[in-house]
Amino acid sequence: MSNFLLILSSLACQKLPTSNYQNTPSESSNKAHAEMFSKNGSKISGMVHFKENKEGLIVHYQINGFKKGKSYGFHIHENGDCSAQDAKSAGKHYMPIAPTGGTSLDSSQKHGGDLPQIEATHDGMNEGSFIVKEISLKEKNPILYKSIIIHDGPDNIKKKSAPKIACGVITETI
Ligand SMILES: [Cu+2]
Repeated sequence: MSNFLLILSSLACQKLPTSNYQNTPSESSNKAHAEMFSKNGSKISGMVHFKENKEGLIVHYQINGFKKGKSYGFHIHENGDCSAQDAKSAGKHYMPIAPTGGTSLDSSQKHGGDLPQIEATHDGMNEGSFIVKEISLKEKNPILYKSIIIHDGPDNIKKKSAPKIACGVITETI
């Protein structure tokens, strides 16, 4: 029996055309990530991972430096540029659906890039995930190579967003 398997597997190996195999372009990735860097002198840093599936875009965050009980605005911004010390280089909220925007509430008033705000359940490292449907990596309202921002306070539709305290550029995970 083991001899039989050995012959089968060696046949399978011979049939594999190595030249074609090498020329196959690498498969398009359905994953991305953003390393979050401190901005405006904050102590906030971490990682955000994105993965597409049938239900939408899964966003998974691991963020250091939060204060227990505090809420933080969490948005996609339109420029993939975190170079400025205050992260203003990241530009405005990505993809307004309605002119009002500026809220994470699931209503027609929000921007496509308004993710649910993060509510810190304890001091230090906070981790969590959610699924969003209005955006994707490369298809509908693509976010690849845009930035993701954490604000130093909750979303408030009536006020300007709090200062940006972390910024990361969304990069394809190969
Ligand atoms: Cu924002």
